[in-house]
Amino acid sequence: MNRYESAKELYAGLGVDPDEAIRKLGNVKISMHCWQGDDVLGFENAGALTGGIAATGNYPGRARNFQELTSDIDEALKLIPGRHKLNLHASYAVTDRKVDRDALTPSDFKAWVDFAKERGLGLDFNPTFFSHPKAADSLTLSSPDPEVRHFWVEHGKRSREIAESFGRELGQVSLNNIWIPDGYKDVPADRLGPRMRLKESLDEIFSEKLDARYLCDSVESKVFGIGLESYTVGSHEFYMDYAAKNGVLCLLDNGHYHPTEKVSDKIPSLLLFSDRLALHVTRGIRWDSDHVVTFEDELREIAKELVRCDALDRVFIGLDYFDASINRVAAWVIGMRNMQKALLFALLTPHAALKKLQDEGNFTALLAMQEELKTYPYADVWDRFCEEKGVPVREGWLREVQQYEAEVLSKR
Ligand code: RNT
Ligand code: ZN
Repeated sequence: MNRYESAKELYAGLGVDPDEAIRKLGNVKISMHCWQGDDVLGFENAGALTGGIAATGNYPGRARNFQELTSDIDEALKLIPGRHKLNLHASYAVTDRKVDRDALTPSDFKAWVDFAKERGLGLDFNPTFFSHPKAADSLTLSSPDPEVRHFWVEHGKRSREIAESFGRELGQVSLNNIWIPDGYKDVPADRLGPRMRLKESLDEIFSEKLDARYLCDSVESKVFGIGLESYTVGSHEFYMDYAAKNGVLCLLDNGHYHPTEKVSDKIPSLLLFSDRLALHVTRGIRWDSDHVVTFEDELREIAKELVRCDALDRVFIGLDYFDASINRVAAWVIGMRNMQKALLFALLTPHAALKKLQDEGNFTALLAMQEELKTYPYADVWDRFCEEKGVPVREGWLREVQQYEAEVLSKR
């Protein structure tokens, strides 16, 4: 009997069907963030990354243009099972005209749409409210300067139009996620004013009615940024209320909360009040450090909530990290595969039986079972999934990345 068959037998004892888990996992698209490939620098030659976020490390081989970035993305996608989405930022427009962010149009992303079409990928989008002269003081949609605020409102509008065009072109809904860096380093004198201005700016951005079949809007909160430690305009409470009142999605980035606060615990609460949910999956070490996503407890807990809330077809899962200290293609592959592995682990969990133990108050058996499940042979099911999808099994992918590094990345 091969490993998969014997794994199936063990899981059958729990009432779990690995074939079914594999089938369901095959339907989950994860949005791979283009910005891991070039340390969030984009194609505008804007210079340093700003906005209170940071990519650290200087591993050689960073993609410097569309051709290099898409070549690296292709390499990563060859090693990731299934068909997914790509997540773009406005700063990755491919254009030879001089165009500022308030004037971007869908045509500035045609190269990406062609790229996605050829590969059967979906596209998601993010306006870029950082790394720009008009965001030098990290005030954009909440700026007290009406001209600055207007510029960024226009950028927000253009971004929604671009995302809608992605959805239309690719026949699948595109998420347009708004994250702004706005905040203050030191204790502010006015906390309400900036939030009133942000609210007004968002109202303006969302006032244009676009096609919901192609566009979904989300807003992403945060607790603090580097150099913006004392106050964040777009806090969790601000956006959670804004989202609930305005029919947009509240995007949860698991690096954006106090360290003992868990996004896994927020998922069911949000799903009770909204049919859809958006996530940025990341890994914070001591702060919102955006380390590569690993197969750790909170990742598995997030995946479990998505599965047991029956939300796999209602969630936008995007990755959001940027590590410049290791091979960037490997960083993508590791994070994407781990997200999928965590979902598979969750799909192989006998949720109904565990819930029953909880409701019966049998916490001894519940703890015992949760621990025993950790050594069930989910890896054999994962290997089968990779085989079926025609990608390298286990660390086989690493050799390919090493070869790509020798042949391509090291020559940059
Ligand atoms: C920053 C947010 C935001 C960015 C990306 C690049 O803290 O997480 O999502 O990381 O948009
Ligand atoms: Zn994020």
